[in-house]
Amino acid sequence: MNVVVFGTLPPDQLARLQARHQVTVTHPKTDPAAFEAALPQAEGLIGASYPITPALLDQAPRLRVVSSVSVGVDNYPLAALQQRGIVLCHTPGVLDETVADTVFGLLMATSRRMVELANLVREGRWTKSVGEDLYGWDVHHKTLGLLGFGRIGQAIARRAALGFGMEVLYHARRPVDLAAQAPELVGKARHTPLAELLPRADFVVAMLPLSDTTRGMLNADLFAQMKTGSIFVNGGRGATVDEAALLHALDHGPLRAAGLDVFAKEPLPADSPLRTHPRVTPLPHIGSATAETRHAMAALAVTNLLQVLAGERPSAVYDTRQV
Ligand code: 8YV
Repeated sequence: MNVVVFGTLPPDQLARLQARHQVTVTHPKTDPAAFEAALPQAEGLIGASYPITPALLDQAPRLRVVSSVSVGVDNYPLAALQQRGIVLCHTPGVLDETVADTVFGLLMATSRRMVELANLVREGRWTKSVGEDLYGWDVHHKTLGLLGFGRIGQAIARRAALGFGMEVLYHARRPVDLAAQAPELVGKARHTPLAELLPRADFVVAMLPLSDTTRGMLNADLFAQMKTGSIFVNGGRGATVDEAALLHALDHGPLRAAGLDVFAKEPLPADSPLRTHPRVTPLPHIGSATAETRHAMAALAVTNLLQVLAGERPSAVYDTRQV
């Protein structure tokens, strides 16, 4: 069958596809015309980081499966896929621990001012021992407030509660059955209303998927409820945050600092104040970007695609009926 790759797959994973199917590799960000030219024949699409619109689906009448090399599915038109009976696959599970490491790194880096102080050394400004003006703040034994408590949120909670002795509060659509899903967190993570979590948390970490419900959810009202001197970290999706409200909370509100791996627009525009703000640690969306995990994601995405094209149930299908 005809498979169109949008983006780059590791050579061994590309070879798995080529062994079974006719494969066209395209790079729609740099050459959208070649991608669109391949769509009319495509029975399978695999790739990441490119918005697949209903208009693109219209050009792909033979399409049976879209396999994303990501866990997030905000680049895909769920209702249009559902209507056309196209299966959407993604890569949950294989990236949880890696993204949790990145988020914890941001917590540590922001609270202990690691990037700022590394720059002080690099720039030859380390001329005396660090004084009060450059002290950081402890992470251990503080209170962590998690917004979103899926697999990645739970992996962050384990680091916080079991490794750093932190109190963990979380807010999700419904309480998680910890005994069944994360027994090691029983008695260590508590479902908490936002009105209690925000004023109590020393660190608020957003791990929310992007949907119509969560877009812009972190707004001026929520930032205003956060504890004075707290730190905000976003490892989910940038567009869940009103970035103007975040800047206001940093400059005139309760926030001490922010660690951001994701932004409303990526790559971050050159004129974004978040790029140079002295109390923002910005990362270029590296949550899952380790050699091992990106390879595991590609391998799962290829497996998903091969399974659907073989008429089997894929390992990780996304239910496009859910919002
Ligand atoms: C990837 C991600 O950056 O899986 C996701 O949803 O955000 C990241 O792991 C991205 O989608 C590119 O593969």
